[in-house]
Amino acid sequence: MKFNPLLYLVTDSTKYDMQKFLTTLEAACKGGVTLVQLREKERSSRDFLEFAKACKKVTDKFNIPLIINDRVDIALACDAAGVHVGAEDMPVADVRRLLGPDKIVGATTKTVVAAEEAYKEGADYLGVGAIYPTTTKVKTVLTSIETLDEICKTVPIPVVAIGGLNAENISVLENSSISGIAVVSAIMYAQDPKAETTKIKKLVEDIAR
Ligand code: TZP
Ligand code: MG
Repeated sequence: MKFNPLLYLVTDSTKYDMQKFLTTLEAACKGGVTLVQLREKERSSRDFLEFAKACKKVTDKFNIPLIINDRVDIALACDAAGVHVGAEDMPVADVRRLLGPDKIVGATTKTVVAAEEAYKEGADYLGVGAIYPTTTKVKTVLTSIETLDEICKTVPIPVVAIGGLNAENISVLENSSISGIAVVSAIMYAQDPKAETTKIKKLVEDIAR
C-alpha cells in the first residue's frame, strides 16, 4: 500500500478521554500528518479493537493510512493499513507473512544490522530512535544521529527519526537522509495540535528527502 512517512503521528491516549483523543487525532489529520500509528499498551484486546475502529473512521476521512503498533490481530480485524513492530514484538518476516504483500509493515531498529535484517524480512519503512530523550512511556535507548545516517545510507526503504523531536529541535536532522519524523507529544500534547502539525510539517518538508 502506498504511504508517505513525512510526518508520522504516533498516538498516546493515556492522558485523554475518548472524545478529547479523537478530537486531537482529527486536528492532527487536518493539520497534515501523513501517517498515524496507534500505540496502545494498556488496553484489553476488546477495547483496543473498538478504539482502533473509531480512530480509523477519522483517518479514513482524510485518506491517511492507519498503522497498529505490535498487534497483527487488531490490524486485521479493523482492516488497518499495516503494523509496526519493535525488537520484542513479532519478527518482521512473520508479520509480513500474516499480513500479505499489500499491507504496510514498519519496524523500529537501532542498529545498522537490525535495519538490514528488517529490510530483508520485508519491512516497508524503519523507525529509528530515540534521537532525544522522550517523556513518552517507552522502553528505549538513545540512537545517535551517526547511526541514523548510517541506516539511511544502508537500506533502500524510508527511514523516519523518532524520539523527543519537535519544531524547536528538528533542525538537528538537517543533514540526515530521513524520509520523515515520527512524534508523539509534540502533536498529541500541543496547545493547538492542528497548528503545531502544520508548523512541524513545513519544517520537515525542508529536511526530508
Ligand atoms: N520509540 C522511540 S522514542 C518513542 C517511541 C515510541 C516515543 C516518542 O515520543 P515523543 O513524545 O515524540 O518523544
Ligand atoms: Mg512494540
